[in-house]
Amino acid sequence: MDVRNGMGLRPLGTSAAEFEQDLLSNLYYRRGTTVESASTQDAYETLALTVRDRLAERRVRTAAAHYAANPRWVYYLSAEYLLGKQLEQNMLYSGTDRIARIAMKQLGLDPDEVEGLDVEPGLGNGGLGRLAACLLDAMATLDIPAVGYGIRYDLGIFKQTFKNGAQVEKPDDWSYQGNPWEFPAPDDRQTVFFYGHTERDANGKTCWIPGEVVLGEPSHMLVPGHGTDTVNIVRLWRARGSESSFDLSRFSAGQYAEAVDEAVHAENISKVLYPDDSTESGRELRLKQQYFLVSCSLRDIIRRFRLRNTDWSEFPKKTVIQLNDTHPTLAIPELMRLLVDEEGLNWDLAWTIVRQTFAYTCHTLLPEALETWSVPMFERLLPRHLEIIYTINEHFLAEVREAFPGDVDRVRRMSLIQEEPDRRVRMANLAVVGTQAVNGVAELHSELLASTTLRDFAELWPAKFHNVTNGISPRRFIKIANPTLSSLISEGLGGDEWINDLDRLAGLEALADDESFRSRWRAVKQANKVRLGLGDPESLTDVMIKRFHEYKRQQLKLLHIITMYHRIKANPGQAYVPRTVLFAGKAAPAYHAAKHVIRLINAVAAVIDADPAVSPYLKVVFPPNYNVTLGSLIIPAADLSEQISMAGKEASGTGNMKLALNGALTIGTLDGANIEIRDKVGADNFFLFGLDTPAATALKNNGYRARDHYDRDPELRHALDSILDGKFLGIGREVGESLLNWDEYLTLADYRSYVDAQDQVDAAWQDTDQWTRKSILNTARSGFFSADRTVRDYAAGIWHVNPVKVGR
Ligand code: F58
Repeated sequence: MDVRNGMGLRPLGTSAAEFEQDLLSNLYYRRGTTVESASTQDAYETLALTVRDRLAERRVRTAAAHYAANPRWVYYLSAEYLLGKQLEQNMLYSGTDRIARIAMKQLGLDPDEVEGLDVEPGLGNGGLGRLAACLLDAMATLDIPAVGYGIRYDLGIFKQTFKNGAQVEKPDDWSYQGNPWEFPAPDDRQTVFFYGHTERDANGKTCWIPGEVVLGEPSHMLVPGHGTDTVNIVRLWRARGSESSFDLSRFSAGQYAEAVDEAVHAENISKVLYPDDSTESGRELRLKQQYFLVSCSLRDIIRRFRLRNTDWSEFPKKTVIQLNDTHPTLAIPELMRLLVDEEGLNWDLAWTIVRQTFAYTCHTLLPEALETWSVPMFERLLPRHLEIIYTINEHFLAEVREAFPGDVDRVRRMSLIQEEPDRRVRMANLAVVGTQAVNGVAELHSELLASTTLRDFAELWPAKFHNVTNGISPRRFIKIANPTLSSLISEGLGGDEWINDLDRLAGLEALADDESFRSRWRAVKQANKVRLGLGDPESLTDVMIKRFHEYKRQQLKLLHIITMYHRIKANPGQAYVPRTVLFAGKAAPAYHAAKHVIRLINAVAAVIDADPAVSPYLKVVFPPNYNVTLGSLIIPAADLSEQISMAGKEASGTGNMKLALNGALTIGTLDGANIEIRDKVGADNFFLFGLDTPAATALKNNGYRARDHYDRDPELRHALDSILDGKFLGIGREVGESLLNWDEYLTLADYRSYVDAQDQVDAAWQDTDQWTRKSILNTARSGFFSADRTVRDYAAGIWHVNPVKVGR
């Protein structure tokens, strides 16, 4: 039944004229103005609302269908979501992109100008946050009942600017104009407790007497599926002071700061994404954020469960909670607390329910990235949760002792509490112990998790460990980001079904040998380079776009650039393949080594630019503030995708998939999902270099000396010397010294192999037809990397959920 009609509402029209009427009406009733006096911001907000209304109607039907089905739900808990801009996506999904533009023009509005005001909510750092957004998109597209839970940070990831080539961070007040995509739901607000102490009553029941009360106010954004009526939601929590947090008597006494102190303190919880954790108070704030997210979300999940169910033993049948890394792991002791302390279930039943409910995705291999919290801080903030963790640990370690009698060292390693050098709670251990499934995000990563990082656990529970290779939204990263290529593909395949069935791209293989298709393919790439507007569109566009981290080895790319520079300087008369090398990415504000690399890149770019002998062949560009929006412009323009991490360090990578899907060829190591990309696209269409994981591990274990490579390789020595001698505006000595004296990530060991592979890139580029063929084959064979496939893998292997179709 059409819910609108059932409610006596007028159906929303699908013609441009009706859309125009709705625009006018929203402008009048929602913004209180008319088209004559509307500002561009008025026009933008109105457009957003008019598009949103179409999705809201689907949302109502989705909620009704889900309620009727009482299905098993996926609840995705993530401290981060990099959703990207919403307008273009929502116009596409609601089928209003064409009529909206016509209607705006009819009203004398400039669609590009109006749409230009859409803002990207930067509620994440990088790959992990974007993955969460891609998975939500795919779940909705596959009609899986799902809710994403997160935090509505006031300030998202910092805005990156450069001052004298150095990264400077500015706050990102992304919603200062409001956010038209958000539905506030103050009725569903939750109360969250912190600090205090625990007490036992006469019956031995434990009770937590909290010391601070904070409110969590939710709002949600719509997560529409593509080509279906399903509209799921992502619910984001914002912290508010409780009613008593404002001290009226102090205010009246003129103590204004003191009067709002408590409220400000509470609201700081959702103030910024990833507060600096170099101080004790910063670390406590992060732990507070994590508990805030978990506490609000679990209460909401239980509220939803109770709408249709009463029996707690049904809970895991109706609920699967996916933990996106360890940040929401406190959900495990929190659900224990709710079940045992508040619902009165016995421990064993509660533990069975908890374990069946949760699943955990790990996104790292770096041991230093596995979260731990100091026990004293944890105890102060969450006294009851620490007790629960101790009890879980007791039971768990008994199981370990039984499975591995006498293995004291193993017990020490697996304990949820690290004892030396200081006492800390190990969140990854807790996440493994409290869940029914643990997965890595690419084949190699999942293997390495089981054989190294989480080996003890995989030996105890081998069946718990899974792989689910990451994927990306084809809607976001090709259909929307690359409209011209999408049209060409649809033409080539005779339809656009491939957007929701990415394996169909295989049909392009036959066209790789078609001369006219190849030339159109090239023309699209060319036009995308013009659209990007950085560097000569004729040149090989070589891109490295990702967070700055030493293991990702932007330094290696830089050494190659310097080597090219030296070669051109030494032989100015020769013909070189012109390249535009594009870097984009942010470094964590306190990550000094990564910031030195950024500064050096900008210095090298300036030196090359100023050198007329080199600049015709080589240009380095570094647009600031990499985000989903900028990525969507760069990716379609790329010829070469740099995936050059030290083998065994990059969990998966997802930029690698986006670039291959858009026809870039990869130069990469055997790391993360690069391996699967190479397997799919074919070794001939991929430039492989460097040590593999066993070789890299062996080299490190046998006493790696970076200096040996420097001594042996004159080109490398020249490159490194030029940095050390300050040839690039005197910048970057720290980078050079760190590589020469330490080189944690084996950059110098892979230098020669990398430079040789880049020479092969140059040679391949000169055969234009062959290059284009390879480019088409990269796209044709990237179907596997659709997030739809990823979600199907989760659904079949971990979640055991079924789609629910939304009726008309
Ligand atoms: C990334 N992790 C992995 N973490 O590095 C990447 O290989 C993988 O493809 C991606 O997850 C998706 O699985 C990542 O982005 C973070 O951003 C952390 C967030 C919390 C603070 C520390 C960084």
